Amino acid sequence: MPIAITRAVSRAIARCELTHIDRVSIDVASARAQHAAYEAALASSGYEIRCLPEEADLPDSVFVEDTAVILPDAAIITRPGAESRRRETASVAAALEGLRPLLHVEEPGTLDGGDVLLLDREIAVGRTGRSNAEGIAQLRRMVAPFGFAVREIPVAGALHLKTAVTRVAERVLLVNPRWVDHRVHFADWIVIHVDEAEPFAANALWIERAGEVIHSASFPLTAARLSCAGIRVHPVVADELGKAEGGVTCCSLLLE
Ligand code: CIR
Repeated sequence: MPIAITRAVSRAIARCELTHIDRVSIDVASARAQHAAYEAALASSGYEIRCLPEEADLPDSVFVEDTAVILPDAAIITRPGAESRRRETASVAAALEGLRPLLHVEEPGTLDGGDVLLLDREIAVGRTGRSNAEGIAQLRRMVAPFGFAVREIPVAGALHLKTAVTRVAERVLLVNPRWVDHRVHFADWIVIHVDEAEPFAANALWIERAGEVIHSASFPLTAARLSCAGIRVHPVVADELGKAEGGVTCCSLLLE
């Protein structure tokens, strides 16, 4: 059975890292309820949910995506770019033990999983404030034996590559063109633009096995564009963790 690793929302989420949005108060109970609905969406797609216990002093620890990169035959434990997030990786590595052979990004490399977009045998990696040249070079060396090529993508104005672009179908990407130049970097893909009024809507979680994408209900105009393109959207209410600069890809690690 495929597995989704998640982690309970920390009671310290109000102290999360913020880069591109202003701090507003976050309701922990509401964030937890929305997180449970997100887990239910994954469960309805066939995933066994393995929810790690709350980390009361790690504010951003619900965003497990940033701590690992899952490949079919290995998992890479990252070294997150934000110092406050480095202690999140040990428990994720423990959860992945036995599921995949583990490899590790080492100092001075930094890499956030939110910057890593798997595209068949190619991995697009955002060069951002979180993922540095050394981290990307280490990733390139680690994945080469598994047949993956790494391509570095400059990202301007967004926290992570996957804030700006995600895959929503076999040959289709959802993109905010202000943050990533898809004509240069993803020229051979079909591209759907987010609605201009919804800059954060490019973060969608493609569930290939279910033939749908999980997408935040905060972005109905972009969801309508996806539907028009024949892509089935599974909306989840996710605005509370959105206040912590997190999207729908950030809250899980999926193992097929
Ligand atoms: C952070 O700044 O690290 C968190 N507040 C948000 C991380 C979101 N993760 C992601 O997009 N993969």
